[in-house]
Amino acid sequence: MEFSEWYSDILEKAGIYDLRYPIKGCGVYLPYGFKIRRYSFEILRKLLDETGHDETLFPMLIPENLLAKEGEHIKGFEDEVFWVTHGGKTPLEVKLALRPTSETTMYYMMKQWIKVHTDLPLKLYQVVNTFRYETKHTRPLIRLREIMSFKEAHTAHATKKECDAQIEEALTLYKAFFDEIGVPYVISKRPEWDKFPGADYTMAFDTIYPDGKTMQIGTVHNLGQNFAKTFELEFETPDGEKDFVYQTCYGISDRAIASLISVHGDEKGLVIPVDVAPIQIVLIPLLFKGKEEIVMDKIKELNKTLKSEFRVHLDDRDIRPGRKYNDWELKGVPLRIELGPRDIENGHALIVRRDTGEKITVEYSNILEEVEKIVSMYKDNLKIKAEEKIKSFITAVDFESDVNALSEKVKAELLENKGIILIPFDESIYNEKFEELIDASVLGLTTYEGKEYISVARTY
Ligand code: 5CA
Repeated sequence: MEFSEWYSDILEKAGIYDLRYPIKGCGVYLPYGFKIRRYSFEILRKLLDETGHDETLFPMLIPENLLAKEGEHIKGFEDEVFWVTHGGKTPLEVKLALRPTSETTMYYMMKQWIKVHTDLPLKLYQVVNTFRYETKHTRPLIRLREIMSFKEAHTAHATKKECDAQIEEALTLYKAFFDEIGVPYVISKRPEWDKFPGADYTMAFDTIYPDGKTMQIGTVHNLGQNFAKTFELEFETPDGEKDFVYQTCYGISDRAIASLISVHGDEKGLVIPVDVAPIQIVLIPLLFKGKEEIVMDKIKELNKTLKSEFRVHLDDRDIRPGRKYNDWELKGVPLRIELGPRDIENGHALIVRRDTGEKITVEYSNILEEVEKIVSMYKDNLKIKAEEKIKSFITAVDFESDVNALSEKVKAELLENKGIILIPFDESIYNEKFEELIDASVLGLTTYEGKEYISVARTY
């Protein structure tokens, strides 16, 4: 099955997301999908909170004059903005934009709050819906017109040095997040022509989907003093001078969810990383006539023991065990524990791993420890597998001074190996024209295994 078909199929069958809402690019998180989202964003929130970011909530509406204040920014977004033009039947005096992102909203307010250097650094974030009138092909959780889980962080600093350090902190934080959800990535400094509108420069995380195309899963922008000058974010330095703040912003969206689904899944369905799995362990009683009570009593006891540490579900539906296995494999539950009368007699239980299909018989008496061990192996395995997959999609080529020969070589590699092609850095090809020649995108400058490359790929 082709990846994109697999992907739409699994969203529906596993109960992640329903795209039948009658607006293009807008859909509904179903309960199971919503839980994956919740656990994933909990990890992100924790990482942000631990590094001194404060969660806030700003309005969704932006008056036109505010959105248009920063020239480059509005130019970058003007084709993507949804406008509110009426209140009931009355045309509004000032059109209101549905936020495509919140620089203008937040920086207008920061002006009210930042007066002296002791007000800095200011590190805020919010997880909100944002709206972008995407004209490229929309895809569930990947290219949305209503981005439902837009985590945007915005920071302001007294010095350039602190601002640069914040970029490093943001990169470290995002690395930790993607590591925890087992989504491998390559980090690139985006080329000038592809940076965030209004930024000095943009650092981006890209992952590679099973079809070999890359997906931008997060971005970190150094805004320098660009917005600060427009929004007059001036403060008094320790020497009593005036200066503008230095700013950063960084964002992650529903694409993180789309990616953890895409990277780990297989022909049986989802394979969910333990930490974000709505159900981490499913218990399946194997009932035989006359032994139902013994099995149910024991499995309820097991349920109680495991619940102290894991999200457990006891599947006591009156259907055949084989159907239950299929259902939970499709939903990607990391571990399944089967318990029948014979297991009880022998003091055993059978654990089946979703990632490898491996069946492990464990002693019932120390099952919690056994499960912990298996969970830890499961986590490691998912990370290793994901790393291996992305590596197999990265190819380095030698440089050729003839640009046509080089582009032919890159095109051939893109066709054969797909994924990311790394070209030793050379100024002569670092431009938009080269993109046309290879009929693919330049991701940017990428440091890979200690060397500097220009990375190119077919992107989503
Ligand atoms: N204000 C900055 C930082 S929060 C900003 O808006 N950056 S962004 O435009 O690069 O968006 C942040 C991330 O959101 C992107 O890296 C991408 O992963 C995700 N994203 C962007 N557009 C969409 C979309 N239409 N649907 C889903 N995710 C999106």
